[in-house]
Amino acid sequence: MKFVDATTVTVTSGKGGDGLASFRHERNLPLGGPDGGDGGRGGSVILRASENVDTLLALARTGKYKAADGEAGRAVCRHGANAADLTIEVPVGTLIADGGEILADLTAHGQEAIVARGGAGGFGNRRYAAALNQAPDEFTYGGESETKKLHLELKLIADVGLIGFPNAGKSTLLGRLSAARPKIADYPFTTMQPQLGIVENGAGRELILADIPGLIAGAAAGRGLGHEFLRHVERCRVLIHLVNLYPLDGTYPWDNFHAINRELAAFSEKLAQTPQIVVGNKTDLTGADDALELLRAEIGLPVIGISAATGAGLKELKREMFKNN
Ligand SMILES: Nc1nc2c(ncn2[C@@H]2O[C@H](COP(=O)(O)OP(=O)(O)OP(=O)(O)O)[C@@H](O)[C@H]2O)c(=O)[nH]1
Ligand SMILES: [Mg+2]
Repeated sequence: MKFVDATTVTVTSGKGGDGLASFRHERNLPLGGPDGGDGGRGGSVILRASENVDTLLALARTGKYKAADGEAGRAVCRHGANAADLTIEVPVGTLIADGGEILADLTAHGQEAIVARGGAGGFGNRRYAAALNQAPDEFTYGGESETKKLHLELKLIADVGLIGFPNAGKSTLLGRLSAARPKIADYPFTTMQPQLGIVENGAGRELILADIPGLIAGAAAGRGLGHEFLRHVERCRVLIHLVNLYPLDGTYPWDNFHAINRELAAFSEKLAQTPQIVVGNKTDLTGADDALELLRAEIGLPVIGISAATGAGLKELKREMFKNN
């Protein structure tokens, strides 16, 4: 499944600079000819698709974009400076709509769309000089700017998927790592639908984390909520396998770890082969250190200990998440 990231931004192009009406003034030439220059062009607002941008988060934060105005024409026939265009990078796959009209669908790296056109520069009176009109005082104003309220939409594929038993703390972790606010409760199958969050590493990088309903042994045969929703994480580059260090039902964390892996294998070979970051959750509970060591020893893999409740260990987990993304 693809998740949708969407936002609205307001873009305004620059006004064109006005043309100037002026006449040469020199001491020995009291009635000089017209010398008013043209105004400069206003800046346009351009959206450009880039593989270096993953989400619309930065655009949602900024909200408003305005390109600079062109400079007014100047005396001695000097042209006002054209304003630079304002180019905003968006993720590849961004669809741009204005009201109900689709302006562009940027599907390739480097593809651009002009979303607000800068006003043309006005004409200075120098332009109007003619044999029969040697002292024109005509000029034109610069073209108006335009403002558009754009709706941007991006279909996202989650980079990292969260898997584990019900009550492992998957939704709590998603809420900790992102701005998503999923429902959290102490009963199994709290999460009924996949949830999506954007995780930032604090150095300008982002990835999409997907929280899916809990799996149980026999999910492939339809137990619990079944395993259909695993397709939501099938294209993830890495899975966070979240293991509850303190299952209340008396089961062992390592048994649960293997049970989940069997369900992944029953779903698809690809999912079974997806790299996993194994994480032991609820280290805030007494005796956590022992439970974590036991888990490591039993499964023979590195395990990151965290508490989704207190935030302990999340720095290390994030480092691991961003390592291969
Ligand atoms: N002590 C402690 N409790 C936690 C921690 N993380 C989650 N919990 C609690 O564990 C329970 C289950 O948390 P959820 O985040 O809803 O678990 P889930 O894995 O999303 O569960 P399902 O959506 O039902 O699959 C809640 O009562 C949480 O408050 C933790 O680090 N420490
Ligand atoms: Mg949940």
